[in-house]
Amino acid sequence: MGRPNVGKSTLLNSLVGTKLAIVSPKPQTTRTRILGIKTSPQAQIIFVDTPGIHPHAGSLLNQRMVETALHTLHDTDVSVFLVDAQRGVIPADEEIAQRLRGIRAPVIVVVNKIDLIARSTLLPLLERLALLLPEREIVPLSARTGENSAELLKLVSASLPIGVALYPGDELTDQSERVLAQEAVREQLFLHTQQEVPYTTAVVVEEFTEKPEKSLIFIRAVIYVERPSQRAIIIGERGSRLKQIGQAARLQLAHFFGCKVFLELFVKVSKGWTNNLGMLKELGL
Ligand SMILES: Nc1nc2c(ncn2[C@@H]2O[C@H](COP(=O)(O)OP(=O)(O)OP(=O)(O)O)[C@@H](O)[C@H]2O)c(=O)[nH]1
Ligand SMILES: [Mg+2]
Repeated sequence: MGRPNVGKSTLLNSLVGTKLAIVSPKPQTTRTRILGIKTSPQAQIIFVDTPGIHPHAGSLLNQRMVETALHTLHDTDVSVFLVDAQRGVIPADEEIAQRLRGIRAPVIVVVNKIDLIARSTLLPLLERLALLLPEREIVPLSARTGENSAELLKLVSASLPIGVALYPGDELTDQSERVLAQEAVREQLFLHTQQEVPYTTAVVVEEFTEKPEKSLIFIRAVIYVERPSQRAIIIGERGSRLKQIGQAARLQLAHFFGCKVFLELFVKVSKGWTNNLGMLKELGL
């Protein structure tokens, strides 16, 4: 866990070795908790990616995302707290650290994105974190390059309780294929639109049909936005943006599922859905 944009989802993907959680340069990309399961002969580690925790959650959607993350805090055997090496420790990190001080389970502090900083700036950051969370292990690493992530795996494994595996050895996530498709579209919305637009979008997969005879998956999804102006932005001039979004998502999904994917996208307006509890629940948020 950690603030938005510190690289939690990137780390989950890198540790499990498969892209399971969507990633974008914008904060608040992840909206739900996402399992990434890593099974080795020694251990089964169930990583839980969470939405970023931040103090000023505006919409009901945002508040629920932060609640989801905070609930997870009491639900795991080990907590891994990420900070962004380039941004350093900011007040929002300190607030999370404060919460973590009360946790009885082991907490490992990860300083992520060390590929972006000079080694000389790392030491003061490590000292600062040692004061903030005394007697916790601190692991500097890069989720992007994988540098030093083996050290984190070692520490996590050592902290796990002895028990039976909870998932079959070949299972990688708890997300359904529909959810993976929905998230692939949402990732492209985050990458192709700016300012408030990505935050007003939700994706629902209405049809997901495997056609084995053609080794093809047919997916029909609806993109919800809050206002007609946002709908126009997503569609773009003569449908150009929606086409780009669909193409990129389709390629990702074809790669993930290992077959051809036919992806049909529609954009609909659902007024004020980010503050509508009924709609949020329908969307699983
Ligand atoms: N250079 C560098 N960039 C990274 C690293 N880890 C993550 N990033 C980038 O940081 C940005 C945010 O990454 P995410 O994994 O989406 O961050 P997150 O913490 O899951 O964010 P939320 O889901 O919004 O809470 C993306 O642009 C990533 O590519 C890293 O180790 N090095
Ligand atoms: Mg994320």
